[in-house]
Amino acid sequence: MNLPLNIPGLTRPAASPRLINLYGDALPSRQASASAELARGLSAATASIAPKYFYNALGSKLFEAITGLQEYYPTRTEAGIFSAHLADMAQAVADAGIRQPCLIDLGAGNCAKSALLIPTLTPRQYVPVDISVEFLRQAAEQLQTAFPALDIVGVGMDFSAHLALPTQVQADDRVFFYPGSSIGNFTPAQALAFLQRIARADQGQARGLLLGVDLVKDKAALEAAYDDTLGVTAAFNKNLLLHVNELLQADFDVRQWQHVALFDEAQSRIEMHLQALSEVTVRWPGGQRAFTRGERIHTENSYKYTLESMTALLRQAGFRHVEHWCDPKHWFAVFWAAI
Ligand code: AVI
Repeated sequence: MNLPLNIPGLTRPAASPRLINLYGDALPSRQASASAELARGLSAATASIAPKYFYNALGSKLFEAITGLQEYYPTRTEAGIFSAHLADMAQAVADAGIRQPCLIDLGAGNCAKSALLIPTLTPRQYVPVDISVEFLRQAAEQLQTAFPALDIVGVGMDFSAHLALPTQVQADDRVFFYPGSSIGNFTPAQALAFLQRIARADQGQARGLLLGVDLVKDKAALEAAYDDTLGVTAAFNKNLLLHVNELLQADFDVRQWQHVALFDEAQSRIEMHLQALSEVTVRWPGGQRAFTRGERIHTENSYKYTLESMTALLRQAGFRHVEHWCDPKHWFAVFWAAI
C-alpha cells in the first residue's frame, strides 16, 4: 500500500531522530580519571568503588535481570503505578499549563518506559539522555518507527554532573522524567543538588518533573530485594570487581569476595558491600591494598524515602507544587513536581 507522505501523525520530522554526543570526546582523559578515582577509593580507610562502575556490558545485562526478579519489586511496582495513574499524570501536567511538553528522559536506556507515556503525554519533542549515545541510536530509531511524527533528539551526556542541554532541545515546557528510583543512588545532599540543577533556569530549565521513588518499608522485604535467592544481585555486585580489573588492571579474584546487602535504618538506606572471605592483597599498577578477613568494600547506597521526606526535598529544590501516586501497599511512589 502506498501512503501519501503528508498524513498528519505519519510524517517523520526532518532529520529525526537527531543524536548529539556530549560525552564521546576526551576518552583517554576519562580513562585516566577513572583509574585515579578507583585507586583512591580502594586505598581509602573504608574502601569503596563508585556504583557507576556496575554498568559495563555484563553489568547492564545483570541489572536488567534484577528488574525481573520476584524479590526486586521496584520495577514492576512503578510500572503498575504508571499504568493505573497515567491519565491523572497527564492531567497534572496540563494543570501546570503545559500542553505539549518537551519530555526529557534521564537515563533513557532502551526508552521503554517513555514509550508507555508518550501516547498519553503527547510530547512535542522527546529527548532521551544517556551516557552511551550508541545505545541511544538504536532505541531512538525504534521509537521513531512507533511514533513517526515525534521529534526525537537523543543526547549522550553524563547528566549526573551537569544538565545544560544542547540548543537543539526545546527550551520551553520541559518535563523531566527520572524513573526507577535512581535518585536513591545519590546521597540526600547529592539528590538535592541534582533536583536543583533540573529546576535551575541556567541548567535543566524544567517546568516539571516525573520522579520514581522507592519508599521505606519492612527491612526483610528491602534486604531480600538486594540479596535475591538466585544470586543475581550478588553476581551484579561481584561483576564490579571484574570491571575494576579491566579498568585499573587490578587482580581481584571474585571467588575471594562475598556479596553483602544490609538496610541501615538510621540512614534509611540499603548498603551493598563486598566482603573479603580471607586475607587478600589486591594489586594494580602503582598500588596495592591488603584486606583482612571480613573487611568490606562499600559499593552502593540505595536510599529509601518517605512520602514526606521526598516532598520536602522537592520543595527545597525549588518545586512549588508536589503531588504523588502510590501502589496499594505504599512501597513505591511516582511524584509530579512543578515549578
Ligand atoms: C539503579 N538503581 C535504582 C538500583 C537500586 O535499586 O538502587 C540499582 C540496584 N542495585 C542492586 N539492585 C539494584
